[in-house]
Amino acid sequence: MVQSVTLRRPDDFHLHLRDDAMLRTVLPYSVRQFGRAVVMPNLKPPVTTVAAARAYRERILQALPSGSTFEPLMTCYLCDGTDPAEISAGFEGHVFTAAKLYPAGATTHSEYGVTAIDKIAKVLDVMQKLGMPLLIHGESTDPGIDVFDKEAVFLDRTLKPLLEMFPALKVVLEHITTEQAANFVDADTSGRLAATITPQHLLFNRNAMFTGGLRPHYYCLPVLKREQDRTALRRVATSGSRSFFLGTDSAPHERGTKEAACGCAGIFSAPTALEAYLSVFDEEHALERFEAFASESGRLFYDLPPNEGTVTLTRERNDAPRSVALGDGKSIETFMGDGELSWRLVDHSST
Ligand code: OTD
Ligand code: ZN
Ligand code: ZN
Repeated sequence: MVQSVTLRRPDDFHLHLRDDAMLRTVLPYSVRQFGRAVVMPNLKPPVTTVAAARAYRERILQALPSGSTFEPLMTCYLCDGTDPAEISAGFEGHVFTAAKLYPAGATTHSEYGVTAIDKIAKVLDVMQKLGMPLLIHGESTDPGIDVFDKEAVFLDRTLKPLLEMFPALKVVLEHITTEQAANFVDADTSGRLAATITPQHLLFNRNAMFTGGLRPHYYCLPVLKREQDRTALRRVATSGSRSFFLGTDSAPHERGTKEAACGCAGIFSAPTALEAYLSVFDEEHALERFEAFASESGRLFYDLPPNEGTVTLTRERNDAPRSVALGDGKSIETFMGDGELSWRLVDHSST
């Protein structure tokens, strides 16, 4: 049995870092594992301008542990009124790496999102010309659609027409959760469509939310799906395909806001994400394809250079804590903390 895995330092292509005290608490966990991260713009208020993204990047850099070379890759939150000139200035000025499409109301802090694709047609046209990736939260917001079908309906009603309308636009379908999305992205041969996959959607199906009672710490959006969906995600993630790569969607919320009558969506996986992914590749007998998923396919899609240095994980009990303290008696529950994983990140060099 393989006891140790070393790979080029990976990147996280979908991360929520928040702001202020929460940012300072959660950032070191991602920095430990990843060289870069695509940072989501769903702050309150959202990051919609070059100036706001530059200021947020500065706050992230200020919060870094000393000596860290971690690079936050900033995104712009698209609204109905987004100015195409702001997008091109941000991309050409090396502030925006990508722009994020939240259908209005689809997920946490998405109320300022896009109400119809034609509202951002000029923006998408500019992004297509620039080669700037569009990152999509792919769920229908039609209230008549069953919550478990929102992603599949989005593919048919919104994504397919969008891809036809903008045939050269680079698109990442974020945090895919269904067999339909896995097969759809897998079938695309153009190289301009890719998907990120979270650790929770590879490790759990929707039963996890209801085992012995209601489990708010397994609640995220898009919600966990059926076992056949999980199986399809594992197949494409471990296939070595360049179209699927790592994006944790680590989304911290203070415990009290999740263990509530109307609990927040989001799973805080930053402390254990890399080990959680590795356990999937281990179970699928695909350890030799882990580096493609974690360190190569994403950065190739984004046209980024390979990271310097490596990380090493060994087969031993993971000692990540069950929860992380926020001060004032508050805390964040950690995904698969407290010994639930049997891989541990042991070393990270920056040679
Ligand atoms: N999903 N929670 C959050 C974002 C994501 O859709 C997402 O990207 C969040 O809390 O920001 C969640 O469940
Ligand atoms: Zn999302
Ligand atoms: Zn997210």
